Amino acid sequence: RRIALVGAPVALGASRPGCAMGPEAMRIAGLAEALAELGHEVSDHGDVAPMRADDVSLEGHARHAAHIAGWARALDEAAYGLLKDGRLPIFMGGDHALAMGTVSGAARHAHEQGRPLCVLWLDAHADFNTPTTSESGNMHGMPVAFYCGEAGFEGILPAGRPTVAPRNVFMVGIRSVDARERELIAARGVRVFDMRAIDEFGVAAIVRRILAEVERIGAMLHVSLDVDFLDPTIAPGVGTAVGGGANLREAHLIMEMLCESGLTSSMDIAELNPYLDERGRSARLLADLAASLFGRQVLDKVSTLATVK
Ligand code: DIR
Ligand code: MN
Ligand code: MN
Ligand code: MN
Repeated sequence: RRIALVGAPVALGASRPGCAMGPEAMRIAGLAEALAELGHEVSDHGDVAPMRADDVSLEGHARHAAHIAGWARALDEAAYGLLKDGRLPIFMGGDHALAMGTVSGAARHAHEQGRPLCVLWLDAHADFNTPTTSESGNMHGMPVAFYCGEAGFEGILPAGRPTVAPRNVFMVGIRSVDARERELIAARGVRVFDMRAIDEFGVAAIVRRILAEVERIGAMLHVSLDVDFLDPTIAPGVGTAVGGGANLREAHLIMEMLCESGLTSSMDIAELNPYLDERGRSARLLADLAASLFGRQVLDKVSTLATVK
């Protein structure tokens, strides 16, 4: 596949500084090399720069709204343009506010193809706050509400842009949701598989079901991986760590199943904070996970029970 790496050093969506260094850490961790080794055509498009959006001012509590809107506009264009050009973009964040742009651009492209867009949201958090519901005002807690078309974000992107149907958003790994956020995701019908569901059913059953639905409706699939989806013991380089996250094998299995499905059309790697990381450990893990998603496997054949003698 033609993979395009894009740096999205968004930092003001989160309250702890450091995410701006994420793209460089992913480059140093060897993401491009790992993907090229798997036979993909990989190009690094450098870092996107935010556009100006001085016209934006939102009601309620949304810190750095105009600055984040500038990022949303620039990343919407980048995602849309690269997908239209037949590439598979991987956005290296940058805090998760970057998904306001990347998912919107992917939704615009899918819409032009006459296909729905599904989003696999791998995160400890639901990120479904709006400027009205947010307790922190941090916009990295809002991207899903934004691209699902919730009110309160007017003017960030031109009116009339395609949004993502909340039922086509599949959240996996969730374990920290604010009270008003919880009401919203239930009311909108977002499909949530929390950590309890992972414990009870296992990631394989959950991911199989999600991928079957993506396939059934003929959708494109954007995968958005927040570092805090992973347990902080394996990925400490993140500002909003929550204990009890996905372990190493669960995370790899999800990537391997995504790979086999061939459904992924774009991806974010968000919230990596190298300042909080332990000597690049989280960045290397993320590069390994991306490699699993794009073809790295233990054996050259996927093991099925029938082949295990
Ligand atoms: C919290 C934390 N729900 C908020 N959110 C995120 O600030 O809205 N932390 N995304 O990483
Ligand atoms: Mn997030
Ligand atoms: Mn998170
Ligand atoms: Mn976060």
